[in-house]
Amino acid sequence: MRNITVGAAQLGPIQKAEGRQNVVARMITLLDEAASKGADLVVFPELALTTFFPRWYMTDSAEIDSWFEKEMPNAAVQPLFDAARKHGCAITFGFAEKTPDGHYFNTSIFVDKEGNIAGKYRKVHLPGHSEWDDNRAFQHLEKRYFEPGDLGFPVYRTLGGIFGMCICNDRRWPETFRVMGLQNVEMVTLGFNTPSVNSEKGGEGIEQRLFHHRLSLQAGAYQNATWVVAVAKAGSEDDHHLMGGTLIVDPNGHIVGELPGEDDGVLVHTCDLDETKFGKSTIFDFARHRRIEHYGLITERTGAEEPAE
Ligand code: CDV
Repeated sequence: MRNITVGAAQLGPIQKAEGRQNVVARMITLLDEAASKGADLVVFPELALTTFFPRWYMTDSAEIDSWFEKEMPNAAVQPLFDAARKHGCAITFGFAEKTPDGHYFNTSIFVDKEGNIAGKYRKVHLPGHSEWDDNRAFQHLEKRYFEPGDLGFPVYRTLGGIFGMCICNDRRWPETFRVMGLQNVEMVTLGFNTPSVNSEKGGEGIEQRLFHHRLSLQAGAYQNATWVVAVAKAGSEDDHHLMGGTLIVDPNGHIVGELPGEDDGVLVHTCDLDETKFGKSTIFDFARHRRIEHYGLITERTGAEEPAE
C-alpha cells in the first residue's frame, strides 16, 4: 500500500473586496483542520487567493495587474507556506500568475512537504471570451486575461507517487487526463470555479452542471486508472453563484467522498496509490491496447469537420 491522506479544502465565496491576507488566513484554518486529521496533501481551488475576477470586464492595466501574483510565495502567501511546512504537509493551490517577462497565466503549483515548489501547471483550456458580450447573462473573460498554458500537462514524482494537475475547464477534455495517463499519473489534483448556470443566456442549470462535472471526473479517473481530487470555490461571490461539488474519485471511477454545501470545509480521504495498478495493467494497459495509428485526427485537427458529401 502507498497511502496518501488528502484534504480537499473547499473555499466558500471570496468577495471582490476581500484581501489576500484574509483569504490566506481562511486557507490556513482549513490546512490546520486537514493536518489534524492526518493529511499529507491539501488541495485548494483554482484562483484561490481572490474572487473569480475574470467575471469582471476591465481595461485598466494596473487594475488587471492587481489580481496577479508577480512572485510566489510573496508576502501575503508566505504564512500559508510556513504553516504547511510546520505541519509537514504538501499543498497545491491556484492563482493568477504574471511572469517576470510579462506573461499572464491561470496557474497551479504543488508545494512539497519541505516547502519546495515540486510542480507547476498553467491552464491550457481557457473558457469564455475576450471582449464584452451583451448576449451573456454575465461575463466570463478568461480569454481576455490569460494566455493558454505553455507547460503542457507535466507530472512529477513527489510524496512517493506520480502527481499531475489541471485546472477547472481542463477536466472536461479527455485529452487532459490522457496526456497525464500516458505518464502513468497516479493522482490528478484540480481546482475549479464553475458558475451554477451558463453565462450564455438560456443555458443549463446547476443539476446539469454538477452532473457534467462528476461525469468528466469519473471518466477521467477510470479511463486513466488514476485518483482525481477536485476542489471547488463555491457560493455567491458578489451575487454571482458558483456551484460546489468538491469530491474525490478513485481509480475505478467511483466517487469516494463529496463535500456538501458551499462554505469553507475540508473533505479528508486516504487514497492508496497502489489501487491504480489494476487498471493500468489490465483494461487500460496502454502499451498493449492503444492503436495510435488511428488517433491522428486528435492532434491534426482542432475543430470538428463533417465528412465530404
Ligand atoms: N473556471 C472555469 O474554467 N469555469 C468553466 C465554466 C466557465 C464552464 C468550467 O468548465 O467549469
